[in-house]
Amino acid sequence: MEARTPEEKLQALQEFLSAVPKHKGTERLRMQVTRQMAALKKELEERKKKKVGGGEQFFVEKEGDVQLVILGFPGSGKTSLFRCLTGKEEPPGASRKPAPGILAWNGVYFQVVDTPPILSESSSGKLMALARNADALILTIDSTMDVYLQLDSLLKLLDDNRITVEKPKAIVEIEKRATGGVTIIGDLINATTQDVISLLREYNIYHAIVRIQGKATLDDIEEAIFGSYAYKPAVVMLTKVDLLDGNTLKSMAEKLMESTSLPVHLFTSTQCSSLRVEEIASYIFKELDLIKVYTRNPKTGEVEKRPIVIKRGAKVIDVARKIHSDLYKNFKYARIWSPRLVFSPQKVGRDFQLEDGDIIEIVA
Ligand SMILES: Nc1nc2c(ncn2[C@@H]2O[C@H](COP(=O)(O)OP(=O)(O)OP(=O)(O)O)[C@@H](O)[C@H]2O)c(=O)[nH]1
Ligand SMILES: [Mg+2]
Repeated sequence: MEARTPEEKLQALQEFLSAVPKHKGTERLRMQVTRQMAALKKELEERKKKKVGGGEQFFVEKEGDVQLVILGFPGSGKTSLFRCLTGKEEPPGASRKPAPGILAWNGVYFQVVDTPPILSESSSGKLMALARNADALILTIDSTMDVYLQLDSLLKLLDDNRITVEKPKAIVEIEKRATGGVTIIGDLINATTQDVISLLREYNIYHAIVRIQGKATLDDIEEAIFGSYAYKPAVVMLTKVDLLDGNTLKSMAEKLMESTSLPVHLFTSTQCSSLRVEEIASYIFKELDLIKVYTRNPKTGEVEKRPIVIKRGAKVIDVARKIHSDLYKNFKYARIWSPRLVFSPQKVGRDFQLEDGDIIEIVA
């Protein structure tokens, strides 16, 4: 889990695999490791190939609260959408490298990334790495071309790269910590906390926060240790809708919505106001299970306009940690303002669980 580069990951997996005893009980595990190693090797090979051609900077450093990557086939309207979302001008014509811009929503900063087009399955490695690193995706579908072919191809490509846009029954995140034992936030099925602790111990994980959305089995937790499938919430953007007549568009949109569980939006870049920013942003925010917490300055009583964006289930101490290590180390108590409380402010301890919209003042 600490390995950062593909090279380090490959080496760590190699070492791990040679340490796993070979018997029936470890079969699944060994297969999983072997599969992951194969994927890493492929990634490394592709990278080598690209280097020969003088690799351009492709990776986009995350900034803001949520990174939203636009993906689509050539000329499907990615850059036009990007311009409407961020107000930032990008040079017209075929995009050659990713470009970041900012979309602000309720004080939350979405970093929107325009990308070069998907040209073929074999050349899409870098784009898929970009998608894997993103928090969420927008898939542009050109309404003047075969929309099903585009959507199916995009979804297949993502799936081949172990990226899913369908919300899994359980989403498990394992955050390793230096101390504190194992904390489980969320629900298990057919397993106890002790089972999870034992499982993690098998992988030499002794301190961790295990966050579960939905209900997780032990298998789900084991998958999460390997990070095998990544869930990226996505919206489908049907573009260039000004080029279709009303009835054609209506029946196309209806059929497309029936064929996918993803939200489908209609968009024309001739009118940026056709973008339903509120719906898109709030959907992604909700799917990512994030909340907004507003900090209050104890000296001035002023409430920050820009919220702290944090995972649902976060406690007061998690917010303190996110703001500054000193606030975390010297934490005394916090005061919370919220209409959900019987009275505000309420004085609370480090383990008080926060909700969306809470105002918090930390005293250290
Ligand atoms: N009529 C109309 N034309 C559009 C719309 N969106 C994009 N176009 C045109 O379609 C062409 C491609 O649009 P882009 O936004 O550059 O598409 P892209 O996906 O970024 O293209 P690549 O970077 O080459 O993959 C341009 O000529 C745009 O002017 C739209 O909503 N309506
Ligand atoms: Mg473009």
